[in-house]
Amino acid sequence: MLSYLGMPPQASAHAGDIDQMISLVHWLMLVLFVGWGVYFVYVLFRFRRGANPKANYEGATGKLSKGIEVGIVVIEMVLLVFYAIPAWAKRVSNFPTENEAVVVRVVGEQFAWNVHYPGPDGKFGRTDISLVAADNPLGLDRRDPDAKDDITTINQLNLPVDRPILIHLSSKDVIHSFGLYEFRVKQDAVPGLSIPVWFIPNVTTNDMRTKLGKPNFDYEITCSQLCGLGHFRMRGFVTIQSAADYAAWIADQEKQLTNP
Ligand SMILES: [Cu+2]
Repeated sequence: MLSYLGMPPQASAHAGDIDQMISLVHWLMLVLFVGWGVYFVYVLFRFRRGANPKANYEGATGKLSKGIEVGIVVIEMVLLVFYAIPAWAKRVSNFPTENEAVVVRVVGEQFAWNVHYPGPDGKFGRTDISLVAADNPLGLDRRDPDAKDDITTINQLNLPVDRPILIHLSSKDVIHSFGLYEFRVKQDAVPGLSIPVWFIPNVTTNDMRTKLGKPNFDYEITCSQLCGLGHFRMRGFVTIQSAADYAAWIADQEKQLTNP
């Protein structure tokens, strides 16, 4: 069913749960759609004017219609109670701690994603709205000792594979939506709020390229909330790397900070 639905490839630990839910809901909808469609055509024919000059004021009285209604309600409750609620509970109750996760801040703005890594010290430097400038979109205060090793990027998120990723999501202007389709992550970015979102990427960008046979494939960050005229170009990239490659990338970024 999934391939018929045209779902993006799965690249996170919880993607299977989400897809199973989506698939079950689509099966149910397919059955209902076909059932209602057939019934509609039947009714058009059965109750045509020629055969029924006078309307029946009582409507359906058989047991079948009641039975079908109850059956659909039961199926929907099973989907809700045994699939949707447990899948969601896992998302909200299993948050990784700051110690075990790779922690990153992502701040949306019209029309870009600003990424802020705490650097080797693990502490995010101070940011101040008065320092926001074209070359410092996050308003990071480099005089703050915690900020000295902080790495910032625009529209590029590098992350290690098989580690919990904890993102603190925010926005500078309007409501954006942080959408990572292959990781089955979507969360609104709301000005004035810092919203945590987490996932465990489990396929590196390189492995996914091989798997799909597309050497230019990249995971994308899409803004999934119409946020202004430039919404269409509010797009970033996620590169999932092996632990060694990620460490090398961090080291390289740090080098650029000390001698730019
Ligand atoms: Cu946006």
